[in-house]
Amino acid sequence: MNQNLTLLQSAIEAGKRKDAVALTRSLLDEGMAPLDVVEQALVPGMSVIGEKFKRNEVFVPEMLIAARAMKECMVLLEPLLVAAGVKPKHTAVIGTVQGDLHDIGKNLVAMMLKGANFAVHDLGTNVPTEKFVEAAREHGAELVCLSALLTTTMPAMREAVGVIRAAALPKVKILVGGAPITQEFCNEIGADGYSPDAASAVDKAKEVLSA
Ligand code: B1M
Repeated sequence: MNQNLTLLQSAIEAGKRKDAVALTRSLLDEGMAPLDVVEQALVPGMSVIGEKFKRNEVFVPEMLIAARAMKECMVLLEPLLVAAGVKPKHTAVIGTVQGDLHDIGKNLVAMMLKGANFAVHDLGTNVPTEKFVEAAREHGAELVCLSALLTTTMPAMREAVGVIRAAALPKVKILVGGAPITQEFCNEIGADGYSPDAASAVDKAKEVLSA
């Protein structure tokens, strides 16, 4: 294994963005394919940090700085990936449901999905239900991710699931999460998957997409 790949993975895990960007540059200068840099260093780095987050070994700030380091490397890599015709494995639309302005958890989920090579279209907060349908259609998304942080916006999540189901989007799977959301609520409203945190959202996304 190229030592710079190992160092890049460690830099991502530690959130050392300057080192991560410099190592990404070196790897590209050495002639490494951009997709190999993503798959052999960035994705494993984010996956390690996600697993540590699940075990409460690191917390939100560490996740954010790791994601920021990855994002800066992606600025270098993305144009090369696009030029090489490399497409992300899956496309997702994400947003916080109508009436709800909380976005820190939703942003973490979006970052982890990007870290797992998903194309993510972030609709922001207070997203009207129809917007999820429009965006899923526009981007050909296979996954719609709904976040809610308030008990008072859980009905908006229920409504969003109903409207997405009623739209002619047979391939779309729906993932839900947020502090007041539970597996029971997910089952009750007919979503495809629930996850309690951003790291397991990636596992759940892969699971529902392969079902
Ligand atoms: Co608000 N707020 N807030 N707030 N706020 C809570 C949620 C609250 C629990 C605080 C409290 O009373 N103890 C409470 C809700 C109570 C309830 O509904 N039962 C509350 C309230 C009441 C309110 C207001 C109504 C207050 C008021 O104005 N009277 C108001 C509502 C505004 C609105 O949305 N319309 C309000 C406003 C705000 C701020 C704007 C000030 C700010 C939000 C800033 C922002 O997001 N940009 C804010 C904040 C910061 C909080 C707390 C303190 C922190 C939330 C947070 O970011 N947590 C929160 C109390 C708390 O949680 N301790 C609180 C960190 C984040 C990483 O966790 O978002 O849970 P979380 O995300 C996790 C998981 O839930 C999961 O993964 C994430 C990472 O592991 N997850 C998903 C989230 N989405 C997912 C989607 C998935 C999968 C997993 O799949 C799609």
